[in-house]
Amino acid sequence: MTKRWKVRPQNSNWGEFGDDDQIGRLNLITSECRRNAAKEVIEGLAFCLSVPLDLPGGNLLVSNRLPPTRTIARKEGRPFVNFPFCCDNPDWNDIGSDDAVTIYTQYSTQWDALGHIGYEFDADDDGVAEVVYYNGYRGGRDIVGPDAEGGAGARRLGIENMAETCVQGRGVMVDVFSRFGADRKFVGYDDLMQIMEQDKVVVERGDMLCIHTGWSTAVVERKDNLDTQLLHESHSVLDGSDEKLLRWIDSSGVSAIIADNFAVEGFQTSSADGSKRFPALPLHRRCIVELGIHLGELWLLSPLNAWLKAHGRFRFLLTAPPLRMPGSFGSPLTPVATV
Ligand code: UVW
Repeated sequence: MTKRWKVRPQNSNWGEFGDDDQIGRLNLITSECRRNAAKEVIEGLAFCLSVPLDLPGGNLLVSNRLPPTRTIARKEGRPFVNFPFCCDNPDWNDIGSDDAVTIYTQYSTQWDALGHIGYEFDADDDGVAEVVYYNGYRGGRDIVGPDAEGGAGARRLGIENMAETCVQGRGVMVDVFSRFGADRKFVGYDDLMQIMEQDKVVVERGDMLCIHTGWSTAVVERKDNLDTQLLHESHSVLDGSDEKLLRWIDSSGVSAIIADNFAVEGFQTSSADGSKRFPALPLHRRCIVELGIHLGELWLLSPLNAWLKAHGRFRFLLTAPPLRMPGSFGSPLTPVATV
């Protein structure tokens, strides 16, 4: 056990799941939660919750995140496509194809690892701020760049920690799209509570909260004709500057938050009169750094949402492990909902 901070951020839970904890609020998905989630499987229908992983296409959404590229493996100087397994044995007429894909882990349907976001904070109380991550892990020691011995990555808080929990539990859908449609709307606590009350949605400790905005469905539909208006200025985003919303996220006991938009929340600027200043992504800060709540982004929620609505339901079994890729800051995935 290593105590790595003297002072923790005001709204954080650092230490509460153990001084060396690396999975945060996934600790709340207990075996009882999984049993309750399994009770949601009534019809035996499954829904794919990822968009095709080469979407949104191009790099209009984030300039440093590029679409996946495929390389064909080679053997004996030839591309390994329709390749005979063995040339000596006449009975072995099996054929194989192998490829390699370079994928930016945050490009498409993905989880953010707890090592993805940090900020500067004076955790050792010496008057100088350090780069800190969830539970006081440090930039430069636990999250390291390409000059580090052994290479860049998350020595702590990498996505493999999430994968090892299997990420299976109960999902709860909140349909923000049906209220606000395709207009850009910063959804705060009051909006969310109204929708949940109207739709009789209840969130319990350990649930994974899914926010349906309709954004990824529009992206899939317009994939050959995307523009920055659709990508950056349409559909709902959570309002991370709403402290009431952030406090509710904490007290609700949600184990993870997922949205079918780019970043769950919208980017913040200071208020028009300059009287209030915010970090760029305050919900990321509260969730990922302070509370250890993983964020799922760019998921595809519309087909599941439509089915749930048509059947008067809002809960489902969610199975959503990321890749068990040691040291990664995030991971693509193909989550599955079963109802
Ligand atoms: C950024 O890192 C900008 O966003 P996200 O965590 O939503 O991928």
